[in-house]
Amino acid sequence: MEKGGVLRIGITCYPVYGGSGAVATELGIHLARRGHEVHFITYAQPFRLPYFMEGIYFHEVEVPSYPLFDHPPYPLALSVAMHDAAVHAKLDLLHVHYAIPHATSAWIAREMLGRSDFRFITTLHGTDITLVGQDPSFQAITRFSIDKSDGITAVSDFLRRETVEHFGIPAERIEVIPNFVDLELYRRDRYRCHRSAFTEPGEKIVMHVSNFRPVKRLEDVVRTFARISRSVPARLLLVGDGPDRGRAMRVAEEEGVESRVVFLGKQESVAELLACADLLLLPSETEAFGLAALEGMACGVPVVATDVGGVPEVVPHGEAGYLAPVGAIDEMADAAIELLSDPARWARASAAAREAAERYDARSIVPRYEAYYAEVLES
Ligand code: GMT
Repeated sequence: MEKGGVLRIGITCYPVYGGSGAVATELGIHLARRGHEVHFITYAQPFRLPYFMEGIYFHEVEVPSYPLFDHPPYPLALSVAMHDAAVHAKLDLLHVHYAIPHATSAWIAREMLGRSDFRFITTLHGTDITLVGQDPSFQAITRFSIDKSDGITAVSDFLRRETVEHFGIPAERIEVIPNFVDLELYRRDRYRCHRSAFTEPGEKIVMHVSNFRPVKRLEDVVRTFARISRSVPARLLLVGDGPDRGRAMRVAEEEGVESRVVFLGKQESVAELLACADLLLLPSETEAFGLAALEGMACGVPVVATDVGGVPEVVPHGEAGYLAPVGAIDEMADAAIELLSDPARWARASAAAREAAERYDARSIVPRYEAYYAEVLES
């Protein structure tokens, strides 16, 4: 570590579309702005960092193909890239996001370095604990890799409880550091909303942002919207892409709302879009935190979501929006209709949403990571 607490930090994440990659990248950007040297060790340029930024370096993980490799061993190539970055960039520590396989690769890299003083921290984000990590094919290695981490953080109290329950990791080893939002970037008054690009005059904008995986219940998004649009003139803007896109299109046709549903595809920066939305739908099966909800709330967008996982920690029910049981599409639609058809009620929810998001200000959460790095390095 250099004088003044400036660190050389390696960050590994999934660089493609997804909450954990978004959080890891935003964290790297904020850390670099605060004077640290940040080295992303990933297989592609992180999607929220498509430009050059001083203090940020990118180490691409290359996985050579070979006729024997039906499944190229990415975790091994990643371990080597971590090892090499640690040596050449003289990393002080490594911070990996999403347990598998990143924590496993970090453990291998540390073994290769032969330095027990080389620290790595694992941030648990959600499905690494609630879904994928519990699959019998991965359960043992997930537990092992989390246990070998020098520091463990979870993005919500809910996720810490899940990690204790399903992986037997003691609660006191897990630091809860919630996700954060840049309140200057995510704000309603920063952008000119080009409503006419998506809507006819008088129509409301209902939005959903995700990677369209089954856990997001995209079908419920479309069915809830169909019910809303029978009472309130509205369009559904779907931001993102993923395996359930085709199904969502079919459901939109079945519900007769296909002309009101706009698929915007993957977007690098969602702030400008969110700032134009009147309502965000997040009807997930499970959600460790709900970054999209936080980013929407920062833009003054009321959220109608399911009452699952860490969502109640983030979205104050009845104030910044409405939380319903999984699959309760009529209940979610009714709540959305009430909000969208009563301007005074909407304005109160919008203000409450922004206020709730202010608890997750990047300027106060990022220093908690810095403090945790210092604690782990001293341990
Ligand atoms: O499953 C996803 O939607 C993506 C996933 C990820 O790890 O990329 O998101 C998880 O991490 C986000 C950032 O911490 C959280 O906001 C999401 O709630 C969480 N997703 C789930 O738990 C399903």
